[in-house]
Amino acid sequence: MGSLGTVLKHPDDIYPLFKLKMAARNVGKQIPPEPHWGFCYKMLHKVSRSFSLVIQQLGPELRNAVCIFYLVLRALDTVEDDTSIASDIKVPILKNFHQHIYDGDWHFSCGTKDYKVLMDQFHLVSTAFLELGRSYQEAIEDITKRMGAGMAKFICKEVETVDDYDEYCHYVAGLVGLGLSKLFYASKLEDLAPDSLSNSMGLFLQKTNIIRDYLEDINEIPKSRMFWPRQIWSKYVNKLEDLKYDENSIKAVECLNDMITNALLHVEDCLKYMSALRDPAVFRFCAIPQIMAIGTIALCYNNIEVFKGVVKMRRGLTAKVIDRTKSMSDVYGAFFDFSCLLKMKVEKNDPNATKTLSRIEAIQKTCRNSGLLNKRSSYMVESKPSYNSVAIIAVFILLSIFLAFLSTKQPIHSD
Ligand code: IN0
Repeated sequence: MGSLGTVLKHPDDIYPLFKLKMAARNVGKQIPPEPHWGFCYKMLHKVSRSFSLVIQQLGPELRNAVCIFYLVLRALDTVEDDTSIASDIKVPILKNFHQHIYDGDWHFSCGTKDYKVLMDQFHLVSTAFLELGRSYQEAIEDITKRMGAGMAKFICKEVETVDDYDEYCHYVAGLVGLGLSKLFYASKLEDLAPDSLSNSMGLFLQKTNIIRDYLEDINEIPKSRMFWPRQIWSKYVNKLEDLKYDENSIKAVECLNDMITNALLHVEDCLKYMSALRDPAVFRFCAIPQIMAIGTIALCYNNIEVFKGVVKMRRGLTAKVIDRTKSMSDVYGAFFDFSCLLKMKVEKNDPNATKTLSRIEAIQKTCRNSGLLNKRSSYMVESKPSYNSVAIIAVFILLSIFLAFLSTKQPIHSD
């Protein structure tokens, strides 16, 4: 459906979308004057539009540390992802990356588009990194070192077992959770979270990405890199790419549901991690991506479209999540609603139906037991267009007709 059609079907998306647009415009105007910080914030905005808005809402000290952490990780990722670099060149770069961030003269050109610019101008990220407080630098260095070594290990290793899958996700995302928890602690805004909970926060996000991005990853040129573990997909097909062919659609969806059931294992840890946060900005920063992930999971479950194209939450729903996530009651509410949607999609004849349903039940029980479920407004239930929204649409239409009328009117010449 086109974007106008989508908006007409969900008129209560209009106000959050408008607010998001305004917030993005304001962020664009607040780029710091120093060239290195200006580059970092412009780059952050380019590589992650909506997420950069949430980073901008953190206090200045923590915001700078998270911005640099994010860009360093994106640079490491660019090296890992570039299939044109030979392994014997790539492995030492990944392993030594934690040293390169201290070296303003270090440079390695790779990646494409915005990522190429990030790599070519990496000295500006280094300059900004060197201005961070020592405890922030140490946290970023430690995680970059461990992540680079983990990525190097998986350059020549396939993801065979579910343990390999958890290990790979730990390196590329669980460690991000450990690093962020260290940065929050260094800012004195939060207590230090247990590593296992921080790890689960990253694993839930990364597993959601890996599930959602099946087609994009398998179709990658020149060579696909896949992270779905053989231990799971081999129950359904002989080769991972067989999942995308129409004749295997039943097996493909069963395999997808198996992968989703695996990802649901991390949800309770994530809820526990978020419930311990105290600072409102840190809380929103953590909670928004998690709600987006459970929403994406609910959308992908039992959905053959994952093997045919991109399955993403509509922009208006993303805008609503960003607008409405303020407290733990919003998080429990969103997790409860999206797991209801998930539950409705489980079919009895799915080979993992019992396991999936029991994981959904456990999540819903945690949400109910919080005692916070009634203190929120649900954005899942499709509300009928309210008078307010209808009025907004009517004004839009009238305004468009008026503007169209003005632009077609001939100028009056007085001779
Ligand atoms: C992230 C995470 C992230 C945010 C908050 C708390 C976290 C705790 C543990 C681990 C990761 C945490 O969030 C981003 C979200 C993001 O980038 N979203 C994209 C949308 C999308 O579809 O990709 C956007 O453009 O808005 C995230 O996905 N990752 C990430 C990377 C670095 C940092 Cl500092 C925080 C990537 C990943 C691999 C999941 C960890």
